[in-house]
Amino acid sequence: MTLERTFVAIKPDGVQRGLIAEILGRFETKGFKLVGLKQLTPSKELAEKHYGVHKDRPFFSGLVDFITSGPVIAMVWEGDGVIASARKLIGATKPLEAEPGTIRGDLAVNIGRNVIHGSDGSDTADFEINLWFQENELVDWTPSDQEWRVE
Ligand code: DAT
Ligand code: MG
Repeated sequence: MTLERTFVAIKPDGVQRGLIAEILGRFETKGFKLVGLKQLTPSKELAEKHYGVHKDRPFFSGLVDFITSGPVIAMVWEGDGVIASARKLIGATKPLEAEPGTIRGDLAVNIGRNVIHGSDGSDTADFEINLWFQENELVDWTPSDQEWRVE
């Protein structure tokens, strides 16, 4: 068992479209543990750091403008294999290529409005959790069904 944490964010389109409960619920009903949750409109500085790996891509400035355009729901989810599993729940970057049953496959059509972000590996998960959250904003707790959540 590898207990992991990953960073997930509902982007401004997900918030504006009233999809917070729908999206958050996919992770909760899957059985992962919510250890961090807040709403904020990201600063340009935060957005540029978060998407720094894409800074030379043609879509970078539009991406930063979009992600800073309104409130985002920032979350940290914990669980066995949660980093890869969250990416599966989220689906492919291009929503038209994302499988039905995934969040993007069910809820989005446009790559620039694909409703959700999730860390793509353990290094990015650590980087993004530390970028978006202070240590004292993360809550350690033991779900009453903890023993059912692990192999
Ligand atoms: P993901 O969000 O699946 O990790 P990514 O890291 O490749 O995808 O890109 C980050 C975000 O940038 C993505 O969710 C949407 C946007 N994006 C990626 N490629 C794009 C493109 N070709 N045109 C417009 N936006 C794009
Ligand atoms: Mg990415």
